[in-house]
Amino acid sequence: MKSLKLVLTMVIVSLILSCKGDKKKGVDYSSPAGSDIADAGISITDVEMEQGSQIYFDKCAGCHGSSRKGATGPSLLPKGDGKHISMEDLGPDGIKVFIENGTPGGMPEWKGIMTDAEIELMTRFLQIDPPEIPAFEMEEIKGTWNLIIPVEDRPTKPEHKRNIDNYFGVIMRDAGNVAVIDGDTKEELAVLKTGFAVHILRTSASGRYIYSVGRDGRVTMIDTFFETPKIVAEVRGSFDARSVDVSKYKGYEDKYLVFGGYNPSHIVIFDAQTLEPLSVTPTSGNACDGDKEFIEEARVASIVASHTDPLWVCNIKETGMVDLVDYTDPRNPKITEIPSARFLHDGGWDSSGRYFLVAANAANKIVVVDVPNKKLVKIIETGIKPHPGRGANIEFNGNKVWITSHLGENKIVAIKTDEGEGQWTVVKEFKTPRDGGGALFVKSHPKSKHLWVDRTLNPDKTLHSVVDVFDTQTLEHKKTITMPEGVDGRMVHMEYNKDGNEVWVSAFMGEKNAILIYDDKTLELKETIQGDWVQNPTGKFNVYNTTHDIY
Ligand code: DHE
Repeated sequence: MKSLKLVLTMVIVSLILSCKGDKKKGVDYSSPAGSDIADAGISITDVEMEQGSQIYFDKCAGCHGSSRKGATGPSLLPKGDGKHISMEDLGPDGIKVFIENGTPGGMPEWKGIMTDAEIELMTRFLQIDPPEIPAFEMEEIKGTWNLIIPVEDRPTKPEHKRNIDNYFGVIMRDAGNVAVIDGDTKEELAVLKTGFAVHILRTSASGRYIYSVGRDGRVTMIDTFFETPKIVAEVRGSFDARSVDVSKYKGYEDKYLVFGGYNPSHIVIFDAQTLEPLSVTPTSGNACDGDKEFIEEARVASIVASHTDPLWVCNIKETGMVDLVDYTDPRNPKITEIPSARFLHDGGWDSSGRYFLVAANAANKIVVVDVPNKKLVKIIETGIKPHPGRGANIEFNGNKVWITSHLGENKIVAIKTDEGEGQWTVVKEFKTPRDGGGALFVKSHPKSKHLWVDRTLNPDKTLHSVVDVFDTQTLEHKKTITMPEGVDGRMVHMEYNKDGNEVWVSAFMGEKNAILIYDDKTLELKETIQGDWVQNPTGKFNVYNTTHDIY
């Protein structure tokens, strides 16, 4: 009988190997089946253990932490952590109720997303101690580095006449693919195997390279100069990750890439041309609130690159520290820690590019940082669980404002960002016509008069299957856009094309998954991208808008 630690280590090791070995394989389930693990009287087979670890890693770790010690969600330890109920006390029936129904605090209802068998498996899995996570430091990271096409073998100029600025990188989450689509012609140029559940894409400062980062911590680098975009390098920075960005400051374009690890929690700097790892800096440390609580699993949430200084802004979720990472000496990065609020998640620049606004979602606050001056400016109470994505910058009532939606309630707020009276206050709160939270993303474009808001995580299908559009000048509701007739599904994440006259929305529609393209003037559906290769599309990243932080 294999020990529990061994089984879970195998899952993790198979994830590491999947980076260097068979590129078609995301996760290796090749552990032999059959034997029981008798731990705390719970019966679970080796194969079930691997499946449970994978489900946990995919669906639960984001909120409850990779080591199950809790983060935005409570700890899920068999014996508890002294603050939350233990899984043993909750028992299989109690655990099942939570998984099936979710919580008002923001946990989704997993019934209907997980199968009954998966839910039953998780009730047993959660009553068993989690394993210690093995080391994954510079040596292990270097071991995964795979330079597929060296710089000297890449084209020196584009091999085609296409408009790279209007390329879109689109994540096909469950297939572990990234599709590169020509935004002018809507042709699919390449569908590339990038690893398990890619989370976000970012583009190099020149716009030439697209980098993806997956929930398996794998970074993949795509070169758009080839006639058919190609993967030129890949590496794994940790077991679990959500964020990556590049150096954008003058003189450092396309030079360095920063990676934020969820587990292990660390910041890794890579050479942006080759993905050779240059340095690893752990992020564990004291929490921001001055109570000297030391936090080991201090995950790196959103990252943005400054255009005005050689700095990255790395937001450390559990400690509530905003880390400003100076990359002028990438092997010994100088980090300035700015204490703010827990738990930091997603955020974006204001329109001036000087201030960064990030959601401290468990605190219901938005944190504002003056990046060039390395100062905390303000912490603003906004609503239940702000979730802006990167937010949206629009002009409303003669003011520049930055917008966030909320996961926990039907509330969208506009925060004044330009100087003068009322700077950093909420100048307008508004709602979508039908009540309910679950909004994940907002989006606008400097050339557009519209603000788009999704409601992907609302359990009501009449809400998660629509996006709402507001007039930016009045912030009045203009239209609710529904899915094509007769289709049941979820809409998620909006992205403009370079010219700001089209909006691309991902639609989970069962067999008919699609990217729906709307005319931003008429708000009518203009084009639908579908095909076998369009599988669970999530984030879409226009090269020009991503490079220049236009949202
Ligand atoms: Fe995301 C952004 C983390 C669930 C799609 N997501 C981010 C960022 C973080 C994050 C830290 C900011 C990255 C940055 O800007 O550098 N997301 C997490 C989680 O921890 C969480 C809650 C649970 C998990 O286990 O991953 C989670 N995210 C989701 C989803 O379920 C979504 C809808 C689909 C998916 O991938 O499974 C999803 N997240 C996205 C997208 C972005 C994102 C599309 C980028 C938005 C943008 O416009 O920049």
